[in-house]
Amino acid sequence: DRPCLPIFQPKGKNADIFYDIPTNYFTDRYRPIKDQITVRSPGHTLIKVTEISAPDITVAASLDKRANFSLFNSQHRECAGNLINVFMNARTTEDFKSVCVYAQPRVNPYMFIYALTVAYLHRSDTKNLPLPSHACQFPELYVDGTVLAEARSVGTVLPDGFRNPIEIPRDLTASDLDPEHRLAYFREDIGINLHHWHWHVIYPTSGPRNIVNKDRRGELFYYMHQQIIARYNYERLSNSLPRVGRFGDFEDPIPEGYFPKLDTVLASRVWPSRQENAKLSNLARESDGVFVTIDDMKRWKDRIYEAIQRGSVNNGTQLVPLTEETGIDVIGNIIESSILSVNRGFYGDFHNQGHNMISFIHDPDNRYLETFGVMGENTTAMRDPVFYKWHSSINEMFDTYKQTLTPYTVDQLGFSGVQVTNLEVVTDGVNGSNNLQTFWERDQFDLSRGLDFVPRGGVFASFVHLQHSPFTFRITVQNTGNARVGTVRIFLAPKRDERGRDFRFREQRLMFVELDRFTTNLRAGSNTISRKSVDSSLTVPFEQTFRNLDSIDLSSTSSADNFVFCGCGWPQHMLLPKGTPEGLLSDLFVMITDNQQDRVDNTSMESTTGNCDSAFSFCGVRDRRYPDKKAMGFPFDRTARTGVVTLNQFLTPNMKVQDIRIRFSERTTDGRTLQAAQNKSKQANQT
Ligand code: CUO
Repeated sequence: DRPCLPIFQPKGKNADIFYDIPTNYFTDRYRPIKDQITVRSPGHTLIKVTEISAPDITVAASLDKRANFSLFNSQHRECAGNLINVFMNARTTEDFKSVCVYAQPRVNPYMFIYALTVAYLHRSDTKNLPLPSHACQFPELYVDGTVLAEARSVGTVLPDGFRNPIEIPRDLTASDLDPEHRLAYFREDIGINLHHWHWHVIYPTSGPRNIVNKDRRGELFYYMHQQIIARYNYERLSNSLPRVGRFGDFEDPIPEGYFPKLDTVLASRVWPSRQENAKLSNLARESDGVFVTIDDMKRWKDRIYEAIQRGSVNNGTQLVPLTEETGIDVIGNIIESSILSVNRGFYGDFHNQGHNMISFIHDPDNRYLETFGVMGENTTAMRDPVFYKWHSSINEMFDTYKQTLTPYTVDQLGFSGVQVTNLEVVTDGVNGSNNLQTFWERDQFDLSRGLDFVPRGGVFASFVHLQHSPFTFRITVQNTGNARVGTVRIFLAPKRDERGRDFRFREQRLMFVELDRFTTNLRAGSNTISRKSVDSSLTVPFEQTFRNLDSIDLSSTSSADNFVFCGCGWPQHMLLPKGTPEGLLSDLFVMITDNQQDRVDNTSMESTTGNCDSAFSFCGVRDRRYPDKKAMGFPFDRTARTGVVTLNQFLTPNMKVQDIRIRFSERTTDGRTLQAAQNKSKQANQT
């Protein structure tokens, strides 16, 4: 049984599955006409829903059903918390189904799906079950409003089989007059935004404590977002743009404008935009319960920096030292902030309220009755150029803390008796080694499940995204000791800055993006390690992001038969930065450390549960501790020991650097979902 799936996924293969809803579960408005509105179709399946006493969802139901839902809003978080608690506390799967059927017509749909997803991912009876993609449920949060309008019209007028995919234009939100628009393919990538949404569902800032309190969640907040900034800067250098600038003071105008062109379906409006050079002001929005002043922000920031510099945090009664092991985690929970913050009253809600301030910049006191802009929601925030400025300044706080730590010594970096003698990368279809290849790929996904009234069958959106040719790392290692286990860490960074000068270590360490992390058995003597890009510990397979040609089949128990949105991870198609047509010169870095010292009991870096794993680098391992004892971002999280100016000077024998090039080609190829769709229609034509 998959409780609530017909609600998650009302179309496609499940379109004939209905709930037999107890009369008392209908809202007052619909109860008298229950029989008229109950859908019947030949061959339908009716699933009985047991009537249990109605759960108390008063708080959850207090959120306007047509409101845009935001996890940065504390009132909304409280409403969602109520619903999550109700879902989590349902004792049996049957009860879970009942409360979910009861709650659905009574609460805000965005919040409902969010709470249901959190419950699904955390309840022991549902956590291994597949979920439909958020992008299929709420396509309006991921694609242009005009595409959806067209999809509705195509879906209504044309029968299945006659519908051509609707193209999502490349120049969707701006023209090339805006230099920032060069990065739109990254900021508006569906897979990247899905990842960000998913990450925040797994690591919520509030809700039941046992859900929030995951191993090293504050540190992971730091690391995952630090890596997003490093990746964004890499993309900027690939597009002849300088690294992202500082956010500046709260009084400074924000140079970047953003016009999202997304619809808010519930309120029949478009998402608010931001003019260039808009300025922040104090927020006083009675109806959303959002009150925060620029002075609050400055005060919180000063207190956080003070704690960082002093090396201890004020928990309300005393100063608690930040330790090497957990300091970054404590700081992460403070800055974000989450309910795990040691003192939210004192350190405030800095990062979340920054999102709010920016997202309400156009209507800080609600005089125009406008909702928040894209920065106000995890699903959409990464579309806006200012996201990267805001998170760069957040990252600067974290890095200031990291700079207070003693640099790693040669001993701490080394692995006695282990020497990496060669490193190369071989790309499928490319002659010679050490050349990575990127290009555009055309794919499609089904919008129909997020549209309320289209007939059955798919309505596809066709879109272009960055892609790379699969590649393999080859690493040669000499081991003069006994057989042992090593942890392999692979990173990539641009070699030169925006002015074409070789990076110094001081700056380059912040540019390194993680590509992979895994364990390897080292024999005594010479070893050759071969590792494929598709196995990266950072990414989930392309299919996991986009396979949605068929909806979830309730009759099948295999997740392979279903479109599953089950593993959290960076999308595989965005593993590499775009590079340049000439080939962006980069440093590929590998390091092997002693797994004896990295190992964490009861968890592993290798996937364990088949094809629905999270990619651990950014997302951890479900129900387990983070499987690597080292600080996240090791060895680049700290400044280097005295005397190290360049990357080469930083190296110990268990590390190796290789010059490589990332070559971008303008060609556009057909992606896998598109090929699958074409094969399918070919088959259909033949039968
Ligand atoms: Cu993920 Cu600010 O935390 O967006």
